[in-house]
Amino acid sequence: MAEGITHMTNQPKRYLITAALPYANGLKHVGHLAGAYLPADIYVRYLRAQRRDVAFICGSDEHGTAIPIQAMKEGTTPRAIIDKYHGLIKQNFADLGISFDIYHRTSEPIHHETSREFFTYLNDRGELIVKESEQYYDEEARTFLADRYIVGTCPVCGNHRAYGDQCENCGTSLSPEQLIDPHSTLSGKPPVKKTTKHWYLPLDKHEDFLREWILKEHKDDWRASVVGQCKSWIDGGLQPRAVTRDLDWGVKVPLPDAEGKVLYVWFDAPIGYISATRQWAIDNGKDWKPYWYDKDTKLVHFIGKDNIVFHCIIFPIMLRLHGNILPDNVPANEFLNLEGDKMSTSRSWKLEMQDFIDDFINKENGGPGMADSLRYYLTTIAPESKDSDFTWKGYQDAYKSGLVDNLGNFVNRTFVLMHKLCKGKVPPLHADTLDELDRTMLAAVGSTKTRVEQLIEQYRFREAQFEVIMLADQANKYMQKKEPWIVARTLDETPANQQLIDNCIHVCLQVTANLAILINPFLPFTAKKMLHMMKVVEKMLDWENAGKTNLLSVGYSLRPPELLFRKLEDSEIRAQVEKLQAASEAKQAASAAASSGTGQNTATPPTAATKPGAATGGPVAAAEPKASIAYDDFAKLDLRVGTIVAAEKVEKADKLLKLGVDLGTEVRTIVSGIAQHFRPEDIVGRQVVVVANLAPRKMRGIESNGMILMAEDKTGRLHFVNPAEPVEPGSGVS
Ligand code: B3M
Ligand code: ZN
Repeated sequence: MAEGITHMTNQPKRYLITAALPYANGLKHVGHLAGAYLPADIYVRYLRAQRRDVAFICGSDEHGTAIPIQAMKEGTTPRAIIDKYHGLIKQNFADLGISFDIYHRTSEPIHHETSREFFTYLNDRGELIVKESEQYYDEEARTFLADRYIVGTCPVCGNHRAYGDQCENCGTSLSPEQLIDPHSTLSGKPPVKKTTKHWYLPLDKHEDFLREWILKEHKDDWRASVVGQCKSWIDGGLQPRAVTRDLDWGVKVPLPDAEGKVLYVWFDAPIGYISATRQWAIDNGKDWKPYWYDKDTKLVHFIGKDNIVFHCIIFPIMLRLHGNILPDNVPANEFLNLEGDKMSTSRSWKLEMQDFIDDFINKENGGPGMADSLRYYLTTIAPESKDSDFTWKGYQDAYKSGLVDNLGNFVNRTFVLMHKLCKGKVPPLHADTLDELDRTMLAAVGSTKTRVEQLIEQYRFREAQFEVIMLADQANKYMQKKEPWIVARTLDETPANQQLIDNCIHVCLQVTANLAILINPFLPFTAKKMLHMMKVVEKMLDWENAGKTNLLSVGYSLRPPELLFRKLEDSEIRAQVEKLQAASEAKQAASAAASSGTGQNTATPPTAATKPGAATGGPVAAAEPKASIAYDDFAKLDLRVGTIVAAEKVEKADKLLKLGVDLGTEVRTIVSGIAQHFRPEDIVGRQVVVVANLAPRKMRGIESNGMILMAEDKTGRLHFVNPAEPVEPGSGVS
């Protein structure tokens, strides 16, 4: 673990930390929070506690088709939508303690100006190409169908509501041409093709740079999943990517021959990090330029995994061409499920930040401490290396065991005993009577600090927080062994035993002060409350104080204890589970009703049930029945769930993909005939069912060790067979 040490001695001059700019088209759920904002906030709070120069940048992404579509749904204007959701989301983050230095907006003039300057800079230097091509067009709405204006079936997962630029179900990045059965979101009609002109960023020209920078320089310090996704993209063949759109909502393309065109939202949104930095600098009398141009700035983008390609491939190419620094790391998180199922706005299977705030924070007996309870749980289940699952039971258990019974209990006992046995003051430490237990406890503080530091610097927040809680756990056990309340009973006979009590309470108080410092990045509201109880100023939370065991002076009188965490009732948890079920059932009933009616709202993307032909369906060609077999024959199969961790085309074989499949104990090489159905870059991370004991077979010189099970639909299209919710790789199937 030498990395932590080198980081510490080799500090960058300043930090620029960004968290993905949420679309201001609706409320965001706790999966978003866990994916980008909370880990970024932990990291930033840690840096600030170290008094480092840091700017924490975020804001609303207010362009793209998502905004006017929401405006149609709500029967209002795009402007009204962004104003509404910008305000709400910004407040949600504040309520949950996400401490941005600026929460900006891409609708601001400074952003439009910064984006146009960026585009012009690249275009003037010949870094963009102009091409005419045929694109989908809605004759009724008289508009080209960019991005979310077109929906269809995802060629990868079969989701019927995939957008023209991305499938939100499986995260695959798409182009409108890939959609099966495309439809206009505006009129509900199938589109026609029409010629139009656009500006493209030729990603293919930058392949060498990307290979060198990501696959060599960062292959060890970036998360494996991030490098893996980038590798698949690069290996899959980079293509020129359009950076303009035929739309009227967005940043106008700053060229005379680009009437009616705006910058693609994914071109201007990341530039939003720069314009926000500029605004922040203006507001704070700083110079923004070093943050984006000086190599001694460490730039880190916190995002969810669906944004990897934009932050690791496209934006870095733009930054490099524009002479800016590149990100030092992009610690992308996987997804957070809810009660075993994918979060989904359309199915109302979600927990929005707003819901949690209404039910737990803005309530009597709520308060900001409850914000920490959510932060705590989300960090314990942080999807850092694989998708994870939010469950209300898990929240309740984590809250109770980690916060109430552990951290809260220790601090509370310490304060109660200090008031009872030490007159409410910090007792002295008596060197002569200090024993091994006391010494070990004091030493643990320093070693915990070192480990937490190393873990945070490696973006391993889940383990880092665990270390802090384990320190509280150790402290509880220490106190339990020392039993100062029992020692107190001997004082009449042996007054000198007060020394033993003093030592124990002194140690516990110094540990408490350290716990406040160490937990502060994770649970800032709790740390504040602890400061208040200890009657010390915020400066004590400086990271350099962690590990010190003289933070509270002897004789200093402290406030009476306050409960750090309130009791959570079973009924509150039950109510949440019921609320989730009810909302989802209501939504299902509503969409069933909508699909059987006639008056359809064309602004709503058609669902599977509303699509023409879906209800009647064609004859489904069922697979040929086969002769029955004995159970023993079936039992010979070793079926396992695996996760695809690598995928590439097999040279000179247009049907074959070479896959690396994680089976828990090993990564298997399997050659599969699915190349005409899936692009390699789209399937990394997917779970599949593998016949694990099939005899090895050589295909095109590659030894294949197993077979992937696939379902074939009536059109001949293949679909993965996988568990309804993610399971550990290697899990058996029977
Ligand atoms: N608004 C997509 C999202 O919210 C997009 C991120 C922009 S980051 C520059 O996931
Ligand atoms: Zn999909």
